[in-house]
Amino acid sequence: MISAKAAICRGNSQPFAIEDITLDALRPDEIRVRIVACGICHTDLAVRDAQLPVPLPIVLGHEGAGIVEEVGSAVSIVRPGDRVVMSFNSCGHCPSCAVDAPTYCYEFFPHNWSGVRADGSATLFQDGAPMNGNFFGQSAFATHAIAHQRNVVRVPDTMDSVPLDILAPIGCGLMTGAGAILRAMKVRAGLPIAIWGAGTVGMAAIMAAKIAGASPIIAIDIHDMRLDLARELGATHVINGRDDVVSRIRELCPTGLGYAFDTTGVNKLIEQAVSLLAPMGIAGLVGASDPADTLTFNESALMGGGRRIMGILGGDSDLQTFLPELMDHYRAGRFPFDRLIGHFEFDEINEAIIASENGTVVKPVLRIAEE
Ligand code: CXF
Ligand code: ZN
Repeated sequence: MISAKAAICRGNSQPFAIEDITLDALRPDEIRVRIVACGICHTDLAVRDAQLPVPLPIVLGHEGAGIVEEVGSAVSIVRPGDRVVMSFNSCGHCPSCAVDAPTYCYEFFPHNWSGVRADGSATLFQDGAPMNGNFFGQSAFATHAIAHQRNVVRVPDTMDSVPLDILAPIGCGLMTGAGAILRAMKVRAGLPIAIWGAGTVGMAAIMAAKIAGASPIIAIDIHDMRLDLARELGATHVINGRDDVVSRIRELCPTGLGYAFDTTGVNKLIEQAVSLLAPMGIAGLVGASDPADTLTFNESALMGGGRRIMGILGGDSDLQTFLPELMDHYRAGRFPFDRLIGHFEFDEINEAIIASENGTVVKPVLRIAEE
């Protein structure tokens, strides 16, 4: 048993509290990581607010980065001392994992959201009793985490000069936005794209759309400060969502959008986005909607023009290939996601959450320990 400190989430009626916990011994495919930094994502807050079927209390955090301390007997991808980033976990043998599409793992829930290992055993304990953990296969709002071969990526040596408190958030919203553009929709150079929502996912999509050579790149958000940043990151045009977005896009792109990318999950906006598609246009959807929501669209326009509506999870990312690819883009200055980050100390976790919720920081990252 290893002692650690972790931020415990007991729901939204009380702040996260940093308390003592212990970590279980490693299984053969597991990796213990000393956490250096961890990003905060809206999914952590959705769990806090009981909007997702994840048990509470729990240690959240799923954008962890750190140094490998110990590996199980079957681990081959990293060694103690390696710098790593972590992302979501997957089973490795279902039909989706078999084609390197682990974001669609048939066993996503038990490996990421059950609070325990997929076999039902606890990874964390408090005062001798099991504490929910293994969130996204990591629970990284802590000084130490148990992760798995399938959700740990070694940071390539080429990134030695980039601190882990910059790289930490690469395995969630950033890969989701960039992967949607580069992997799922495979955006073609020269075609127009509009992106609804300029949070982490939307901003990553804007940077990736620039990499893909899309043109124009139109960003829509209701916060002018975010639109200013969107422009700096690659948007050629920005529209405040309070204006007449549909007319503005029709003016800019009279033949329609090659791609419409929605990060908001707001039905009315998604329906507008679909109505703006050019022939063969793709509407990519990544926003979290009310589970009861349904969409309405015109069948003959969709079918007739070969238009497509695509649900995308995690940017279709395959971690071991896509995260190093994104790191390369960062190093080359094409994916400057550090512009989105605001840093906080571990014991400022509640302040970091407020900054995320009131929109002053796009991507809060907790500094948990020195590298
Ligand atoms: C996830 C959803 C599943 C794949 C990776 C990203 N979102 C987390 O917030
Ligand atoms: Zn996330």
